[in-house]
Amino acid sequence: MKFETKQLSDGKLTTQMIDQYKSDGFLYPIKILEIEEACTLRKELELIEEKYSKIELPKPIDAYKRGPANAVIPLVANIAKDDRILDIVESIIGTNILVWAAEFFIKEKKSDNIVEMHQDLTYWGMGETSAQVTAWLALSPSNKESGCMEFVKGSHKNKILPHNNTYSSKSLLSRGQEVQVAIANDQRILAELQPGQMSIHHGLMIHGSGPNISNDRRIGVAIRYINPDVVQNTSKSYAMPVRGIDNRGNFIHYSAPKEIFSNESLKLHKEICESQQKIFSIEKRN
Ligand SMILES: O=C(O)CCC(=O)C(=O)O
Repeated sequence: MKFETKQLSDGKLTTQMIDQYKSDGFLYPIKILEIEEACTLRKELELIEEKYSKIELPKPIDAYKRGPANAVIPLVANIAKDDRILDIVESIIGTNILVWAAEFFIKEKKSDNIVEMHQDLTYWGMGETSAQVTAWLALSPSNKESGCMEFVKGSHKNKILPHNNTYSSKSLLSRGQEVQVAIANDQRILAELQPGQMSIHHGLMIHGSGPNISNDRRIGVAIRYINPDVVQNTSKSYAMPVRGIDNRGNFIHYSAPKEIFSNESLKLHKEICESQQKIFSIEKRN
């Protein structure tokens, strides 16, 4: 199904679009950047990949592209702080905004990598909140061929559903988390995006994506936004404030890195990953 590009009102979602998000649990395509700007960001990423495949870091470069990449890579932090994205996010979760994590989801050309159908909030220790939204920005064409995201309309109205861990080597998720619900093909809405376009989805939305059979990489940046009312119910975690104020004190604040992979940011990245891992393992046992 093809959706028309959303016509924003002064860079913001209209009331009708907000209602559609509330009813469907996702919204796309939202044009954020011109194609040229998206291609420039992609080039910057690819220069980083090339340079740091030859320079030793505590972990392989791929590990830093996932999880809280915004803590170590200024490029990712700058995307997460972009006012054009925050203006959209503000309509959904309010004026006070934190980034819980921002990461790349990359499928190499002709790769069988997939993302099993899942709900994000299953393992994040935030309960079933609507004060969390993910923005997914395409830096290359994301379509049926390249394995774009697929959404199940209205599925965010469920509670957190039981999930299995497939531990499949094809999965881009840490444990191959998969919701234990059969999803027919005609229930899957393919969120096709051009470079520079974005989708947003609710944390309880059932979503995933198929393999990339195209001749290009499929590159997306997924940014997990929360408002300060969110409570990490398992252990206190970290977040990067990007708009408004946080007088709730539920998260340890950190700033965007000034330099790529500085010693200070690598130490912080390790701490954030350890804290998030603790949350994932507690949630898994429950
Ligand atoms: O990039 C994908 O295919 C899936 C991303 C995803 O699951 C997410 O952003 O929550």
